[in-house]
Amino acid sequence: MIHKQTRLPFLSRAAVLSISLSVIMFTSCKHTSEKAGPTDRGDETNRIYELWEPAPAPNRGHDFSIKKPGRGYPYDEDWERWSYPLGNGNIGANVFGRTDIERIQLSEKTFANGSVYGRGGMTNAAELYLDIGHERITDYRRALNLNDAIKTVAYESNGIRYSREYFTSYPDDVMVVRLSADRPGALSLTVRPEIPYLESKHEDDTKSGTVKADGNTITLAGTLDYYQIHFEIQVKVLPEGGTLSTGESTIRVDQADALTLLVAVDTNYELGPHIFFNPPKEKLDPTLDPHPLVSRKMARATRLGYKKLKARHLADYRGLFNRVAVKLNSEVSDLPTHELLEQYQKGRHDPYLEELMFQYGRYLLIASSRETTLPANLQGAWTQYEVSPWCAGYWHNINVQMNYWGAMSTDLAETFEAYIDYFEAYKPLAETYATDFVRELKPEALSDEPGGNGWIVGTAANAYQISGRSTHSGPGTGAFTTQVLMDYYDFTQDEDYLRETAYPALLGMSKFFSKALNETDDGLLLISPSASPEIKHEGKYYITEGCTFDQGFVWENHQNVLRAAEALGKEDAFLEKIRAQIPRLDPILIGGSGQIKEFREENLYGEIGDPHHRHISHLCPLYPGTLINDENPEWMQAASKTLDLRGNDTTGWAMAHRMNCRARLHEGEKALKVYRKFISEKTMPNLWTIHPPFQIDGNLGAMAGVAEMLLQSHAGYIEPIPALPEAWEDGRFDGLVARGNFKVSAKWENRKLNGLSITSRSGKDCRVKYTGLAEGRVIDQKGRAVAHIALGADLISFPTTKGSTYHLQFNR
Ligand code: FUC
Repeated sequence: MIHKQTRLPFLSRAAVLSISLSVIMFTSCKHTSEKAGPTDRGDETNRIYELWEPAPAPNRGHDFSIKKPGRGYPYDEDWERWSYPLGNGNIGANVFGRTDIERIQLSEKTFANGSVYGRGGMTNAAELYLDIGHERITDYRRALNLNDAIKTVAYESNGIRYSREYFTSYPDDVMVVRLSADRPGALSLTVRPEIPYLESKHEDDTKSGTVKADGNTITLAGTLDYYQIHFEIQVKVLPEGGTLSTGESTIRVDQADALTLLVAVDTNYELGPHIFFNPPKEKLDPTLDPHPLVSRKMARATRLGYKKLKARHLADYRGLFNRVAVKLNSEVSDLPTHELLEQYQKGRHDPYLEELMFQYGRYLLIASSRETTLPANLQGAWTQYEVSPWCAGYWHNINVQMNYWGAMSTDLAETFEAYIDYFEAYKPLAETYATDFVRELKPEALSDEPGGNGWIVGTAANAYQISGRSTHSGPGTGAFTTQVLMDYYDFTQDEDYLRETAYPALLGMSKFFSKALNETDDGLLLISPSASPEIKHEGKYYITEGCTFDQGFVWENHQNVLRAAEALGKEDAFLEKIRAQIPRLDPILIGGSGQIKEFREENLYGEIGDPHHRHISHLCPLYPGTLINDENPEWMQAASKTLDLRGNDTTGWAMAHRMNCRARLHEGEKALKVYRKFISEKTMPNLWTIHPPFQIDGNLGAMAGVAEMLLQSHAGYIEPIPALPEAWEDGRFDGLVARGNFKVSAKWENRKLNGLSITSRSGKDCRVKYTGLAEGRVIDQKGRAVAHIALGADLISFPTTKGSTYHLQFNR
């Protein structure tokens, strides 16, 4: 856990901005029925989203015979495919819902070892087993309710109905498990936590620890050696009625009426620049004992008790989740989730699953990234492994940015604050990496002022380390990052943030770029050395000058700096210099096959690198960038051609990138086609998605893709339903966010809008594009017409007042 002292759960940057806004939503919350069988899911005005199964998740344990070459991790198929994830940004919990031996696998993002990559990686924190012993059961149902972020289990055994609830609370930073039965004295079980992988012999992964029970609490405490991480986990057992007996490392409860388990976790990790600067054994304060931190959390949670903990959890979580509702021409399905998925895989493309996946993405983002926690990593907040795939790192050549592509548009800007804090902490080291780069490659441009060479961030990073120059990805990785930093401003309009965080970040990146650009004989400025992420040619990473990925991101960053400077009223010689550089970047070239060239020296498509490579980095100027847009139809056409040539046979996250690109091209059918392929081929019954292996970026990237199909705002105006496929011909969304901090709701029939309302959260002028809009009307919330300016037949602009809602009427 980080920033312990500064935690203000209800007053995040974005929350402060949106306080006092009332937006009418068509989602409300109902409690899930705890009975087996289909739940009352309500109608379109109060849709309930659930993942559910009529059987517990299997648990065969991990298979140590499966070790992917070079990665060295065993595979736990049951964990990855069937368990349901809960999370509060800090604690991650995978719940199996078993009735014989329940398994709750716990993660926390700062538990890390050295790992095979030598870069450290999140590792399984603890296993919590409940020996229940109910072998013969009927009427079983386990469900993960996305409206409440509560997992439930219900079944009958020996004529007694048993129910459980599980949630991870952000406001109180504990996991809560509540067990009850419909007959007094029916609950008997043993609580048996374990520290996993204590036996590791790999020198980077060794750890020590003990599990000790005392009274009603079991404490797991120890040290992960590589970074000298001291950890503590407390499990408190609070039965109502019955008896409690304490063993050495277990607690037995007999004949209780109900039982609450509380779990709290902490380590001596404290985010700050020292984490990144210091050598492994000196990153953490060895004198910081997590025991009092965990005990404090536990004491507060105990005082609050189950009911208040639940109420506080619901108030916090619903406040985020309920901000956005969608209905994509769908009826709620009552099929168990694995059957819904199987039907979909067989070609019955129920849009309900497409909608459910969108809301699940929002659920997973809230669960894995909150204010004052570390950002969502490659696996979000969840790992059962000793060595996580790709170290559960923050991979900066697309993966970590993709995690946040949809955060702002789905009104979850707060979740990105975790990354902002992480960025501020690593930036000082990133500045020294930029200085190293310039000293080595452009010594004539070296500045000796602090921060004078800007900053860079390479591909590999995690909670403990970042990297400088990458061997296989050009310096565009840095502006891949600033793009999201600028998005946070564009969507929230938070000027303090722009002044203090985004502008210095963008300016630093442009400073670095202006040193890394080489002047060619014909007067162009090209990044050198330059590499389109992970493209190999003739067996080696392909290093060049001015590839589209790097040039495009220099262009985006320079433009964003200038826009930010304008908003802040700044002007100076350096801004003048980068303004002059922009026309000399020449980022987009069309090749002999009608494609956007990935490399300047390429002529026909596929001459360099794998023609079906997962990375489509040369299309970053289309998405998440803005350079390829409707004003350049030729580039749009070439981008479409490039996607056709590259194909959709690729990894999970790479499909999500293609989907977002198709949305930007207004190719709704093709966007849906790749989304369908992604759901059919890369989605597991617990709706986690895989590369393979499991990575959260696919889930979150596709969630962004759905939002991008429904609403766009990157071109300086709001465009509703820009990429609507036929299958979603009737539908609505409520509460998506557009740049300028506008909250948008839309309704359509036969793919034509018949309702559009916009709430202005910052009082900026509003531009909207939709067919024939100039002849429509803008009505404010009091029913008065608001004069608009027609900027074209389809484009209007009108002034807004902060907090007001405007309804747009069309001539149809
Ligand atoms: C990037 C991708 C890989 C993988 C890894 C974690 O390097 O190219 O496909 O997702 O990150």
